[in-house]
Amino acid sequence: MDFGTFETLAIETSEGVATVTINRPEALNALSTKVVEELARVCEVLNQLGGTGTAASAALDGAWPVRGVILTGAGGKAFVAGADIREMASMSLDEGEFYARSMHAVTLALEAVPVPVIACVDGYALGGGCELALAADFIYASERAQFGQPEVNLGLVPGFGGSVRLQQRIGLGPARELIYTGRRIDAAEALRLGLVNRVLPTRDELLSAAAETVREVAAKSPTAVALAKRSINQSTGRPTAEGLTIEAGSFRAAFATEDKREGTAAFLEKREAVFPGR
Ligand code: DAK
Repeated sequence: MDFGTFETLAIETSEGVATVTINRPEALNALSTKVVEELARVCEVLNQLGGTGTAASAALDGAWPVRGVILTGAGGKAFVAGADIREMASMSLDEGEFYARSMHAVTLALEAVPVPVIACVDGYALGGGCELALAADFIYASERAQFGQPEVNLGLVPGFGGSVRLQQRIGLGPARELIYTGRRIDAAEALRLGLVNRVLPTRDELLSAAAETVREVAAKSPTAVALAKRSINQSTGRPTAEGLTIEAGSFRAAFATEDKREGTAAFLEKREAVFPGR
């Protein structure tokens, strides 16, 4: 996939894993408007996976050069230390609104990427950094990871989706407590709360574990994974009956794929499935 060139991101693709690294270690990878703009461009490319229809329709056409995305931060000290406070301090109201809307669009676009996105947090994931990680399918952390929504320290509230996605991920009580206190929690506490799926001792082990998970998913039908992701995303927060309607739509779409024909035939013929990804 051609992602183009970037000032604030480093992108590397290897064996179906795209690793997107936010690369502003001098500012602890804070989300400047440039970072947000570049993340939007990356998401636009990633949302072309699966062909013209992507996961939004049944017209998946088998183009899956990337089977999973690792999102991480450079420098070993932070995933992302939040919105860029320096830049934000001098923003006008209009610029602030544009900034917030751009970041909302990035989190929605990241959620829509039709392959798994794993946020690998090594160091601080604070404020907008924690909110960016929450837009990933799941979070893996190194032992030195620290999470928090410290906006109340700045007279702010979470502005990039934290008041919505944190409660979805860890439940209302713990989310309220983290947001009202601005408290920072370590990796072990984040694991206990269900904010992160796994904790690994070092950065290398963190990235290897995430790549291994992508490889595990890559052995499955990409259309099925994309449609499952769509079901989960679209039904989050909805009443059960509405969620089931969404699920039925994904199920129907899966029925129309060659992957479904191959998967069921392989089972009956007692062989490994080779999914065409359509
Ligand atoms: N923005 C800009 N620069 C940052 C930064 C940030 N968020 N965090 C750190 N830096 C910079 C520091 O200024 C410092 O730069 P120099 O002084 O060297 O030039 C450098 O990174 C290293 O930081 P420290 O010297 O502070 O490093 P320490 O190890 O001592 O401390 C720390 C690490 C993560 C505890 C500390 O840096 C820290 O507290 N950082 C700020 C964390 C934070 O409060 N993040 C912001 C959360 S609020 C909006 C919607 C949403 C938002 C904003 C607007 N709209 C609707 C408009 C989101 C807001 C947030 O994310």
